[in-house]
Amino acid sequence: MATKNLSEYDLTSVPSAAAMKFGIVVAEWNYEITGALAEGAVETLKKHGASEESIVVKHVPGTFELTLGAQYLAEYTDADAIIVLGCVIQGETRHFDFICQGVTQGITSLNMKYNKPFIFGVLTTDNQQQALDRAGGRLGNKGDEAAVTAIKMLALQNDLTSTK
Ligand code: DLZ
Repeated sequence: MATKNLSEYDLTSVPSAAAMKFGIVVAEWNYEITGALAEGAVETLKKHGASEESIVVKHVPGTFELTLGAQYLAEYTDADAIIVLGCVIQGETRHFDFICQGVTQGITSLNMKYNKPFIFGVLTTDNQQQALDRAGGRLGNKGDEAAVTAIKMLALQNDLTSTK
């Protein structure tokens, strides 16, 4: 099965992000990867109209801490949408499973708790090369995809709340 290029999307389908505020939480583990995801996310938000001042970027030690980092941004900033960026690479132990399960459930819970978009930009790969391929490599950048998803979910919320 062909894998989708994460940076390819219909430009015309993305609403303006000019009036939106974003928080981005980046895991420091595998920073060669997650730093590239963050660059992609910030560039994509700006490309669609977000200003530099409307984007707050914070770091946490690892992917497991992304959930609490995202909750902190929800509590202590005025971000409308929050993107979490991490990279978990399969190792010899079961750590991979526990971290992936923890962050997936954590971010899902935050979406429901705050009724705002928390976007899951976490790579879960078998090896470093698969991660590099998806962090600005041959399969695009997961950070770009996460940014576009954040804009679209916020636009959906704005649309529904404005017609209520
Ligand atoms: C401990 C650990 C391991 C083994 N692997 C990763 C990883 O591939 N990616 C990642 O983001 N973090 C990893 N961590 C760190 C955990 O996410 C977490 O920071 C620690 O378990 C401390 O809570």
